[in-house]
Amino acid sequence: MAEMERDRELENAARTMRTAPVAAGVAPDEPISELEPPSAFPGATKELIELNAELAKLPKGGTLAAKVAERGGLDVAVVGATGAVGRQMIDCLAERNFPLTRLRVLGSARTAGQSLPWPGNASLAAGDLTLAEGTAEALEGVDLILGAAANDIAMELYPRAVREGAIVVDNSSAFRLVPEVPLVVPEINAADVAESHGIIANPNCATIICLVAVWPLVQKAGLRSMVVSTYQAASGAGRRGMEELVAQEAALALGEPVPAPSAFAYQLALNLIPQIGGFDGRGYTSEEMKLQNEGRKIMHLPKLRVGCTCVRVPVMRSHAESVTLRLERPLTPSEARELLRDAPGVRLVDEPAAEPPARRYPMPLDTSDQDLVYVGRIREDLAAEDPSRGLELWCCGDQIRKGAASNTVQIAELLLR
Ligand code: 2RA
Repeated sequence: MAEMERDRELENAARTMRTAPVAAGVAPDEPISELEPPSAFPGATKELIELNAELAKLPKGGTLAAKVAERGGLDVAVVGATGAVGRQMIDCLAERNFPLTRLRVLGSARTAGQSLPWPGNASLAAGDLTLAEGTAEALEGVDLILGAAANDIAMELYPRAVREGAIVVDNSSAFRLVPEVPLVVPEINAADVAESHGIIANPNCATIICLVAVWPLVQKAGLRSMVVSTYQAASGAGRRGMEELVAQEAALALGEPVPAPSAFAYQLALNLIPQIGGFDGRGYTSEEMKLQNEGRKIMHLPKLRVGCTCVRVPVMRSHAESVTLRLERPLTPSEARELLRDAPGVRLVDEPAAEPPARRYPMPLDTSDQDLVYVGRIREDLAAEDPSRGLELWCCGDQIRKGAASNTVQIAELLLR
């Protein structure tokens, strides 16, 4: 009987692999079952399974250090350079003084020939960069690709570039759950870059911001499950999302009719939208399942359970998250605060009892346009069966920077070592 059930599970897993969609924003939503064959992973398609097998045959652990030592810098391409994340990647390369011999900026056919400003750094002088169309030819000979384009473009361009010797750090969701592709948050699993065969994935913004905040506590006390509610900024839908929010707010301020939404399904100004991504059969959205699927891979916790609700809020570019942790071992709020005070990538902002203006907790306006995840409101979870192993916290971080561009550039920096 147990064997029949196991066979049925395997059959279902194989069927899921053949049919599960992987188009932009579509969910890799199934939890990893211990009964699934090793090639199975959430969101697996025939194309991704073949890519996984191909990557497994390529050498592991390539770095860019030798090329930098030889030439003083790298030939780098930003794909999707005109979007909010692509532009921020360019600024991060400048700010963080990333060693460059050349910086290629690639976009759509429509933007080819236009220019983007390069602020300059110690290795490459400031100037205007001319956009080229994102094609395989435009990537020939490149050392490093920073991907800020959609899944279909990632699938089309990056496997070939890797075969030709490039390393890719990609911010799309196309490769995140492919087993031979490390999914990295440098503060948590930097060592996983050594497992790469040429593609490294950058996690989803809401995942990065949540995990940077909880990882120091997880290291100390273990983690069974999390309940997360996100408050996600308009920037998660790119420049269009931010422009739409500004236009709606301006119309409201002037008493004019609010322009119809296009980046979001409904008006965002003065509203909350409890849907990010498409729904699965259980009523969860693709965005919500990312917390569990990506969290398992990054923290190496294959049985982690995450219940999540993602909400779009009328905020410009910082995501906020309310997190309930069910820990393996007891941890008090004051121990948690001490752990977070010195944690990499974190700023502890937890003075709820002080009188204003000294009263402080993380808020989106304070966390925008910088790279730290602010954490506060740390307290015992009164609903936990064992409150000594339950904690509540609130975190907030810039979606475009730490949630996407800065994390991608930090991953690239790991390859310089
Ligand atoms: C969002 N997760 O906030 C997306 C962006 N990666 O919609």
